[in-house]
Amino acid sequence: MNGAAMNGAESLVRTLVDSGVEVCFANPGTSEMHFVAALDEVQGMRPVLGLFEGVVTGMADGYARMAGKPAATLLHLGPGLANGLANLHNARRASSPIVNIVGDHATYHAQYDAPLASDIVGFARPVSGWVHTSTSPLTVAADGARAVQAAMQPPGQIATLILPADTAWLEAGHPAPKLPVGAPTAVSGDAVDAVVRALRNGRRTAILLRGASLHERGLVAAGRIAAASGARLLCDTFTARLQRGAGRVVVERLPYFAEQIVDALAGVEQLILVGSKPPVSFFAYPGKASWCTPSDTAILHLAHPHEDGVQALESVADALGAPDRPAGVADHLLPDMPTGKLDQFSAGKVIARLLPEHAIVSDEAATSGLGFGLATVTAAPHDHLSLTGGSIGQGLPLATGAAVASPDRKVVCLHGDGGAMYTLQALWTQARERLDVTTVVFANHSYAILQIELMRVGAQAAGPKALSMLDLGDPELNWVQLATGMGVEAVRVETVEAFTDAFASAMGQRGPRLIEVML
Ligand SMILES: Cc1ncc(C[n+]2csc(CCOP(=O)(O)OP(=O)(O)O)c2C)c(N)n1
Repeated sequence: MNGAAMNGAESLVRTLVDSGVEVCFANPGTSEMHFVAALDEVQGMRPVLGLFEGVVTGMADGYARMAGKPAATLLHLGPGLANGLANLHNARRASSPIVNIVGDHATYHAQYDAPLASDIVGFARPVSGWVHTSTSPLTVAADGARAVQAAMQPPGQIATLILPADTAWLEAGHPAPKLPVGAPTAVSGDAVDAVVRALRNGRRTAILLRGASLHERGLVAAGRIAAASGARLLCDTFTARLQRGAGRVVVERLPYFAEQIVDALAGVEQLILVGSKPPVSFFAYPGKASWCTPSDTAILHLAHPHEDGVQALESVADALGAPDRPAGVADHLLPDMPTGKLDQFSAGKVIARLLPEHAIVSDEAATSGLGFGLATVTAAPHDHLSLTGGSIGQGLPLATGAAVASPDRKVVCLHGDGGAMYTLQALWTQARERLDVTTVVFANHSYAILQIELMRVGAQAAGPKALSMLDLGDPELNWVQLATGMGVEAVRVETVEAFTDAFASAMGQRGPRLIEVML
């Protein structure tokens, strides 16, 4: 912009950059054009285009999980935001900090109810911890600073700032300074004491970890507690970011189905929650448990989600006089190179053998994920990101955003073919941004999990119409064509040997690749 004057959009972009926001995942429209133009006026903001808003919001989630700070999204009025809601739902469940900038019509235009007018606040509210509509170009910058502060409020949340077009194009004041960011609240001494007493009372105890307590430092503290007390360490079925593999304290992942969770928790007399909630069944099923903790189990909160669970674990470990060396550290052991049939188990072993150190794994493999999970407990250390909100179509964008946040790390995305079809446009962004992501699509040509669920819910004998709703075989998807059509090199494999070659080659090179595993 020439001269000293700056418009609202530029004041906002400058404020975001000054507040530490470096990336804007975007799918803009007319009402966001001044924000788009401001990206060239301001140094320090990397724009990343997504060709569908579900990709944009999923990328912001993946970025936040790895960077530990928000990216901005740029979304086009209510419909753009609404297209992105499902992955904002997943991001909310992951406590990912995200700043949504949603353009709107100019303030004076609202009265005419133009075609794109909608209830943006109504769309935003259920996924956002903070929602605000700017009313003047003079406040946009301050609103932006407050949005970043709100997003960073522990443990992290979604802040949505609605930006009417005239507040973006009219002359503004100056950028707003970065606001202080709240640290997680220290856990009270009483909560620590109560947990220490419980861990000494001889009852069978499990500790359910979530959030930062599943990263290295928290795992070490939890492992020390396990060494001192014999407590089991658990995590949810789907976690935002779990650090696992060789050298890391092993945490038992709770299973997916209700009766399996009930079995896993049988005999637990005390359940200690660290940023987590008591586990419940994903769905209700006739005659099966929803609440999965035994009714006589004592539940103790060591840390609530906004509190410093890692510090609390360390305080407990010290109070117990726990040894420095944690219990349950995984050795570095690789499975033998598999032969025979190509399935999720042989593929999982191949991945375990070839996964580079500190890879990031975005896992939406659905019914094909068990093989990877089993084979990689003792593989090279890696970060595992999963489907926190159960809304499928997250894995590809999540991997893409993680790769933007961590350009020096290999990203591996494991995906069911059904879920991958929701947001496959993420592949195009991977190609355009030259991101180092290898996607493995498990092509079983069905919604396999729903075939299981159909039985479990007790639906009456399913006929051909019902079964056809779960079948993706006609026409058969061709992932090599889909990927290459978006600029991503791809290969279809049908044998263990071919998968091994393809995965080894992908691990040995940089850049986006896709491997279609025919099941
Ligand atoms: C947004 C959304 N829509 C629909 C569903 C219901 N759903 C759960 S799993 C699934 C199919 C997953 O298929 P795929 O990714 O191929 O994995 P598979 O079950 O075959 O292993 C569907 C449609 C969902 N969870 N989220």
